[in-house]
Amino acid sequence: MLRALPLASTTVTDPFWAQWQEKMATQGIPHQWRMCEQTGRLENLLRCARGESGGSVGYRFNDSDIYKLLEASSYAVTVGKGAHLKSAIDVAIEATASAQMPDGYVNSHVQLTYPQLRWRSLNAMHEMYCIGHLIEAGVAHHEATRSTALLDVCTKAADHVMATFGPDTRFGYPGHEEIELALVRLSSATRNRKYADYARWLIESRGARPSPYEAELEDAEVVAATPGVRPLFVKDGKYDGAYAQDDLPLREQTRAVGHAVRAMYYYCGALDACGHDQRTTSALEVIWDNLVSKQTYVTGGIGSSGKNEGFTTEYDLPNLDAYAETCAGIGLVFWAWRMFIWSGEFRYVDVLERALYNTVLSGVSLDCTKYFYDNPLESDGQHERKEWFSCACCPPNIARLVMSVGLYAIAEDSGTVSIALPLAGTYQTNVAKLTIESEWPWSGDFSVRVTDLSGLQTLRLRVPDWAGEVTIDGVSATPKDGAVEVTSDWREGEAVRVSLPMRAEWSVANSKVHSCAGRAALSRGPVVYCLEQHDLGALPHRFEADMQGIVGTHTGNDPRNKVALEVEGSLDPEVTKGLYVRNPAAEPGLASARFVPYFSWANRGPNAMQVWVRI
Ligand code: FUB
Ligand code: ZN
Repeated sequence: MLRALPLASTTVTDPFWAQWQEKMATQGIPHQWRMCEQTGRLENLLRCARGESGGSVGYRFNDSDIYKLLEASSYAVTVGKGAHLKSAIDVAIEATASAQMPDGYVNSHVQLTYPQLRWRSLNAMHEMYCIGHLIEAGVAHHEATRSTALLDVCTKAADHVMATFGPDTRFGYPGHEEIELALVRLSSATRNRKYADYARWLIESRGARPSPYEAELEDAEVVAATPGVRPLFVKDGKYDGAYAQDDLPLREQTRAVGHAVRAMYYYCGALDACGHDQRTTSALEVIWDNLVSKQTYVTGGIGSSGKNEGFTTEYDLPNLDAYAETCAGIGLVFWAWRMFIWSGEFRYVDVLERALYNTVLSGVSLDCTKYFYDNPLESDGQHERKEWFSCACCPPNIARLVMSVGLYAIAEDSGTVSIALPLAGTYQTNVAKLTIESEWPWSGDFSVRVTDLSGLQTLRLRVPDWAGEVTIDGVSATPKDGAVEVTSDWREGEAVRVSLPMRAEWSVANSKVHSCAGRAALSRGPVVYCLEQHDLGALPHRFEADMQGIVGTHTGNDPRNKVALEVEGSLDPEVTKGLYVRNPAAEPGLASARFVPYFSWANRGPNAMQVWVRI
């Protein structure tokens, strides 16, 4: 088990991420606070605070958007980019604290609209889910400011949940997982084991028969208040918990099922709360292997179907209709990081990196004020990022990830420091301060300088799956399990120069993935590329790539969108007259096409796009 660094011990100066953080902190987060105000999310809490009743606005989990935004804003404060967010933070904390009932309960939707349904619909009402996000916000705010204003609200809410459900009281667990991982964070923040123990109980209770949801789904008042939910849980008249990973106890599960965001948060909580339990971790490894080898897009997107916002069958990865919710990609980042911290194995970071630089960043516009909910790998031009959504889980989720990205660079274990993502910046570990200079993800060359030495023995460097080889200080080294170790009698200021080959290369998919037959996807290092109509001047499906035809790179000015790739191929003649043409005379013409990073697509207005192009 490694130790992750606290966010306050990281300073990311990386041009790529510094720019994302700047945009997110100055434009994205203020925009999202305005949206929360304009759409009545804040007002819901304020109305509870005023003791009003009747008619909350929006979805039953709208409070969680405020909490995630509080968390993101707190991270902005921690990394020194959030001074201007202080009043928004204080207003939201005051609203939440005043909305909280004397016994600790807080959920504006239930308080205003359905007070009679309090804790009667665990499967759908999202009460524990919202409290989970509240707890994460409270911990982040406490870490950023040392104030306990929000943390106190959290402990009161958590204590209320624990008084209501438990081994000796009422049996129950959340329909949408999240509170489990949050309780483990609360446990560390308060140094009180009871929250982590309770999280473990929640994790280990899921999958019980009868499920606590079964009776709820027969409660006519609950069903009427949560339209559309019952069919997700009841199939052919029988209870089926797969949608909420409630089909089997976790230790018996073998593949990711159901709603993808729920699944990711569940696995995170399971590792956090039950990481010492070998049967749980074995199950998580099996689920992981199945997920990444059979159910993950080349962009790191997961959860291919909009019907259940989640998983379907193995190899079912449509491109045009891909759901690949931004939150699911973010959840995969969270889970991958935990698997890495638990095991020390860099293969988990390979997946984290793929998701982070592709499906997750696709979820936000370059100016950080528009968002994708689903992240397709192909478009006919119908996809456009939106300023906001009625179900707005994704925008604040990506805000909290961008503002805390420094967490995913480094981890340590006694005298060994592991570099997972070489993001330029400084990192204070227990045994040394590391200063990384890099141009990730555009260049594979980077250096690590060590100062403030107090016990550093080994630097463990990740050799990503896409690199395969590495040179250290100009000498080729042989990676083992995706890692090389540099051990030295470290001297103050000593630097290690690392070089990884970052080649543009094509990938093809398993033949069972119908949507990718006869096609290939282009990537360079961790970045997956796509072809946009804007650059081709024609619909991308008319282009056929020559796989030997990657002819060069084009360097742009934006540090986030620096490298485009030029590819040669051919362009099918355009058919404009009639629907079909017999015995066409025209031949395909030679063409070259500029491919751009997938995450940057649809930033120049809607247009057709393909990740998987014909070969
Ligand atoms: O249910 C809360 C959030 O809204 C989920 O995580 C998303 O998938 C969306 O359904
Ligand atoms: Zn979402």
